[in-house]
Amino acid sequence: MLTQLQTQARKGLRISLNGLRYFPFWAAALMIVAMLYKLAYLDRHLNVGGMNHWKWEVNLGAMLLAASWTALLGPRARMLALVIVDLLLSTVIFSDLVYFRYFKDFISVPVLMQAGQVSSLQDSISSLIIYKDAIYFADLPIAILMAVWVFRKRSPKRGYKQPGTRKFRLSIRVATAILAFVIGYQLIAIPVAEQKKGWAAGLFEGNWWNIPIYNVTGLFGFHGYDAYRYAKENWLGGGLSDKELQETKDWMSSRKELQKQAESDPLFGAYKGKNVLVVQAEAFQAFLINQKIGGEEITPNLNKLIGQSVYFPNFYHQTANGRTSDADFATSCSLHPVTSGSVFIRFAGHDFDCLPQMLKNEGYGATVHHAYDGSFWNRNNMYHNMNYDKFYNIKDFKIDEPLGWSLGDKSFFRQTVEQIQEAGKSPFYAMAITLSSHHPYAIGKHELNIGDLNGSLLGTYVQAAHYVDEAVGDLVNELKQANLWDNTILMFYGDHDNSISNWDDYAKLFGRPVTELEKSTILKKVPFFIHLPNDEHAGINEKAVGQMDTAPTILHLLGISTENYGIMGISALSSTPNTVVFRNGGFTDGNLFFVPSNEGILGKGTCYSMKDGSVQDVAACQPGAKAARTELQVSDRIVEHDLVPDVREGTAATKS
Ligand code: GP9
Ligand code: MN
Repeated sequence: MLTQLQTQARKGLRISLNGLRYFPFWAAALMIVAMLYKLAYLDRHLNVGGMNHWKWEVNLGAMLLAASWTALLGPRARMLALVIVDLLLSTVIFSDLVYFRYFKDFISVPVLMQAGQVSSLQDSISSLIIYKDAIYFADLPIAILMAVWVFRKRSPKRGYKQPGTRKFRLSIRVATAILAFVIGYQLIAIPVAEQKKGWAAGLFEGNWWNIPIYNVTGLFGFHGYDAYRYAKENWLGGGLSDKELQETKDWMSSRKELQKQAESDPLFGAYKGKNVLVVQAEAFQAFLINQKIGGEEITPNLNKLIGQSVYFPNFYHQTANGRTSDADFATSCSLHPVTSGSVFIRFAGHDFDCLPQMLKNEGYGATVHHAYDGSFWNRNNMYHNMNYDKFYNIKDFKIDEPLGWSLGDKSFFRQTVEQIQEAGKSPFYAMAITLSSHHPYAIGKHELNIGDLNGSLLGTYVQAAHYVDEAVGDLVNELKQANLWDNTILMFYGDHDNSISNWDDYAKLFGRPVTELEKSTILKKVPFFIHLPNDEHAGINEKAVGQMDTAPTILHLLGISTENYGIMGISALSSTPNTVVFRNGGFTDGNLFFVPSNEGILGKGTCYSMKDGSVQDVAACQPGAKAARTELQVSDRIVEHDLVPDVREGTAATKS
């Protein structure tokens, strides 16, 4: 009896194994398994709080969708298609990873449209790749070998005949494709719908940040959503409702009330008609100021100049992945950058109230100076729209000091002062954007004794910053020689962080451990000071301010009312309380510093007291976090739906 049973079992097993041999979708199954492994490996590597427990479902769903259509093909075409799908998806994962290491974000469609940037970042890119990344392509040789095997084995010339009738095969293929598609779709749709009922409510409407979207949808789900978002924004209309438009206008009206308070400040108009020179310094962070290394100051010239200026030690950059262009947009046009890509690229044709135009309305000449390709960040178009009289780009500079990406900042400043003089406009507004201290900072300057930091990226960065500091010292002398120093307001700020978060190196530099709060603030703080003629009003102003507040600050000093303009910032010099909102939904008001969770949940995140760095109950930050979301949404509506003309009040500003 037992032997009979055993024989039957063996027979059954043989039949099923034989059946499995004829299961024509093994290659697809193997590819799906390999991709799931890569996605999980990537998720561990990104370390953005970890996707929730749904991650296997959504990733499996995405892979079933990606592979479903290949079921319709014959064995050889299917094999080829799978190799191509594998290669494409592996390249997407790898590119996202490299991009993430620098930008802390994923590649979205708007970012792809600025692909020119990526080739210019070549030096940086090679420093962002590690040998272990080969794992993302490790299955490809096997896939190719399998393809060769299938091609040879299943060749009709070698007498291979597919099993079953043609009709039978077709029905199996169609049924499998439909089944894989439906299951794949549901594996994504159900977890997304579930999460939207809870913490992800409003996430897809708010669009504050791509990381929480990734945490809900997985990497390929994110790319699918991003493509849909782009199509909706650009091709499918998707305008605002009357209610949304009204809410936006109301928010801006109450903001105007706050902005107006600057007009009763004694400094309002105190520098009417003075020239304005703005220096935007590449990746220049606030921790460099007054910091010593090997007994020497990193920035002696800036330290001295800051002592003669109004200095804001609590100034924050507000950029997202539009980096330099975001800083330029936030400071010049006083609105938030967008969460994906750059306003300069996505919305260069929209109407904004930016400093060059606002000052030209008062009779100023306006020029912008940057020694790099004019098309980078779509500057040619955006600066035309901002109505600068002239954009001095790489073509207008003599490369007499080749350094880093192009021209050294020393020569850049010297030629900028010459260009301002040649333009001969009085009064003038000029914006100078530096470049020498760009990632990966290796400009071959080794003047400081950096001791333990030798060989580290932070050490190289510090050396580059020291060079930029010398260039600023030279700039001051050149402005003095050109007789411009005494009638020019000089404003200086850093554009964004340096992308270095190796805290052990910072600890070596500071000679003490870095606190948890500092890990967030260091990367957000950039220096900001305003030098006024005759060193007037020099001192420290502790107010928490951000890049969006710089344009209103200049208008304040020049006595220009903001009431006819569609801008969001508040003058740093006014006593009006201010909250600095970050693109990821974080904020600081000088007392609290809120770091949102990677899931973007309103009730989650870390709420710090800025007084002692202690962690507070997150509830203390909730009202601020909610207000931050509203502010970001208002700004996004204005930027994306071209609403500046609608939110201006009084006489609309006109382009001359
Ligand atoms: C290049 C410069 C660098 O023109 O603005 O841009 P970034 O990479 O810092 O955004
Ligand atoms: Mn930059």
